[in-house]
Amino acid sequence: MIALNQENLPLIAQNAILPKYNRDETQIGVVHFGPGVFHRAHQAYYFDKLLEINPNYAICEVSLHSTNVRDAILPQDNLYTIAQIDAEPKMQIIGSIMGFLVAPENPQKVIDVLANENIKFVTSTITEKGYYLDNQGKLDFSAPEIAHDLENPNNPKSYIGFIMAGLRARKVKGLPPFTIIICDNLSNNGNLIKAAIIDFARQSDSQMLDYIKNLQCPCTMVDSITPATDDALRNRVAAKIGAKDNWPIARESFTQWIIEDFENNNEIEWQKIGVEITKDIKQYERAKLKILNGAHSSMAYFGILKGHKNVYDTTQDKEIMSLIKDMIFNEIIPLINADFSLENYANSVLKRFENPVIDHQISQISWDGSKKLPVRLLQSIIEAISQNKPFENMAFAIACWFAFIGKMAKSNTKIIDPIGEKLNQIGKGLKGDIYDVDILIDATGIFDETLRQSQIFIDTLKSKYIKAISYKEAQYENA
Ligand code: CS2
Repeated sequence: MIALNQENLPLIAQNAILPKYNRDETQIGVVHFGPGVFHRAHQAYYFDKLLEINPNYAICEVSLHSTNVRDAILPQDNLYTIAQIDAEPKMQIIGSIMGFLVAPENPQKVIDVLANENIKFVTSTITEKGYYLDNQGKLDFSAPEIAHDLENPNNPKSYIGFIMAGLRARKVKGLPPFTIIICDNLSNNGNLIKAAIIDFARQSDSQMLDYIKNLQCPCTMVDSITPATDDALRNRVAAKIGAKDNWPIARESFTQWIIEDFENNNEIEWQKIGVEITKDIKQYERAKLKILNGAHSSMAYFGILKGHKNVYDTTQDKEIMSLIKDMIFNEIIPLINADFSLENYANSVLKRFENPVIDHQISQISWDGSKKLPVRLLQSIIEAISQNKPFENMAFAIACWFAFIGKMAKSNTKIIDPIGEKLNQIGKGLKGDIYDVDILIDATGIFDETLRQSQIFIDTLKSKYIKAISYKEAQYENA
């Protein structure tokens, strides 16, 4: 079978949608950190559309750690397939990636590209944990990577370290700063990262403060359900396009990207490529993180305790879905204000979860709970308690996370989380009684004073925990 690459594109033209622009005439205008599946399914797709009307925004990828994606797609001229796998599967070859750097191999090259005058945007999908924010959303100076970058400003390791080195190099060259767009599921993402960059500058190079005071860092809401790639997908894509793609991506056809209004946003024809610019990003961000992501995490932990594997299976479980619906419609929606119908939004989200052709593993969603749950559920619980509103189902979801920690630890399954090792150790000692809850509240460190002091919250969490560990799959055999 032929390989997917630039030269072979004419041979697969019958089977897939190809880039509708001349890739050789494009110029790199965006640096993106974190070329994982979500970015390649989402932003790279939007920028592929943009290149049809504006050749100045091809993407240079920067991987902060691994060489996997580069090694897979560089031999295919950075081309790859997006398989939109709804009712009528559609194969599209994406051509917007025109450069690829693996930062640890040559950090200076990354700084050089950031300081290139053609670069207007720096985007990122490095997951919640990649920004090294603490539980208050502030830059965590105790993280070894941040400490390293303060000591080694010209040889950074972290995203924040590279951003600062890139901005410093631009200042030296007399160039304006780039605009930063964070595409991770963090609440208030742009503002938090701008504050983290300013804090870093204050510690490392206060002469930068003036240069970055007008840094544009709009908040964004990104959405498209993108499962991890497996061999079944590789085979399906190969059969369909008639070429071997080392790393195709599957996603639902639904996709949404909303960006808060920012200075010079007219440099790009955002509307033409389906990206919405809004003055009120908060309502979209809150709806998405609390309804979609809040439900996703809850379904993941509850689903794992009941032995389910993917989101679709979990939607077929009446007990789980009745709890999820109660949580969304009676607990979360009353906490959000929006000028669109949140009920319609929630119904469309639930419908998307019920897509049988998307094999979205709930184990994937269960990763990084200590970073995801504060944004997705704990904030809503705090608001509900302060407004005297119900939060039982949300508390049950947190209790399921606790039971999940015990289940993983006792079956010697690695917990993927920035505090995974600690959770594994603690999980091994859990007894299966209400005192586990006190231990986990302390150990996870993600419950703020309001929650720790709320008797009603602690009592509810304890009783829900006992329910959570009563599921057969959750039982602590050696407790
Ligand atoms: C999911 C998200 O893995 C997860 O935690 O909740 O990746 C979710 O699929 C996306 O945010 C959808 O846009």
